[in-house]
Amino acid sequence: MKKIVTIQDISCFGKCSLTVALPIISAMGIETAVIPTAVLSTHTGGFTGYTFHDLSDDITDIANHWKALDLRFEAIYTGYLGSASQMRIVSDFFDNFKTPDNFIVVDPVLGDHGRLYAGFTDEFVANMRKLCAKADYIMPNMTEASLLLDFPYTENFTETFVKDILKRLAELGCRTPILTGVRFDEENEGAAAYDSKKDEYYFSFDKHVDRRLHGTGDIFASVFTGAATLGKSVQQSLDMSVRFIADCIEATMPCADEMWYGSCFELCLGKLIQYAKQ
Ligand code: PXL
Repeated sequence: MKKIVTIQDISCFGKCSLTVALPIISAMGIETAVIPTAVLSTHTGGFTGYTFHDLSDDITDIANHWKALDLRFEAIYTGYLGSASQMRIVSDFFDNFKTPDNFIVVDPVLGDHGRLYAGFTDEFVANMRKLCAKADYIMPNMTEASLLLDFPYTENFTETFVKDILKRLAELGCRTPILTGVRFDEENEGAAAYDSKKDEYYFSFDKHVDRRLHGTGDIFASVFTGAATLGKSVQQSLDMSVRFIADCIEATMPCADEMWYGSCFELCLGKLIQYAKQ
C-alpha cells in the first residue's frame, strides 16, 4: 500500500485539517500516517473561545522515532501549522524524510476572503514562503497567494493574471503551484496549476455555487495529494479534486446553515472511492 504522512492540527470539532485528511486519504486506498501539530477544541474560523495546545515538541520526538524505524512515505503533506517556530521543525522533517522517490505537498494555510486567519503574523507568512520553496506542490487560494507574493487581494481573475501568479509562485521554489478558487465567469469555479519544469498550465472547472464552506481547501489538498500519490497526472489530480469539491458543496447545500462550520463531505466518500479507482 502507498503511504502518506500528513502534518497538520487536529481541530476536535469543525471538520477540517486531520479530521478531513484522514478519512479522505484512507477512502482513496492509501495508508495515512499523521503528525498532529496542535490540538484545538474547534477550528478558528467562526468559533470563539477555542482551546489551543501546541505539539511542536512532539513533532521532533515522533520524527526521531520514525527515523529509527526507517519509515518511508510516498508523500509528505502539510496543512495548518500552529506557529512560526513550528515551521522550522516541519522544514527539518522534510530534510529527514524527503527521498529521491517521494514528493512534498505544502498547503500554505494562511487565510481566506482576503484576511489572515486568527493568530497568524507576518513572520508566519515569511516562514511559510520558505516552506513552499521545499515543496513539489503548493495549493494556495487567492488570499494565500496574495500573502505569499505580497500583492493586494482581488477577486478579479483573468487567465493572464492567474498564469502570472502561478509563475511567480513557482519562483518561490516550488515545481508545481496550484491556485484554488479560480473563476473566469459567473458559472464556473475551479483550480489552475503550472508545471514549471514542463512549462505547462492546467485548468479544471465545475459548476460555481455561491456559498463558501469551511474546510474545502483541506479537502482539495487531501484529494490532490491522494490522487498524485496514486500516480495520476496533474490534470487528472486537478479534475478529481475540483469534481469532489463540487460534490461536497452540492451535498452540503440542503443543510448549509446548520453546517456553517464545515461541509457534508462524508456523504460523498462513496463517490471518491470510485474516482480513485478510475
Ligand atoms: O481549514 C483550515 C484550518 C485548519 N485548522 C485550523 C483552522 C483552519 C482555518 O480556519 O482554524 C485550526
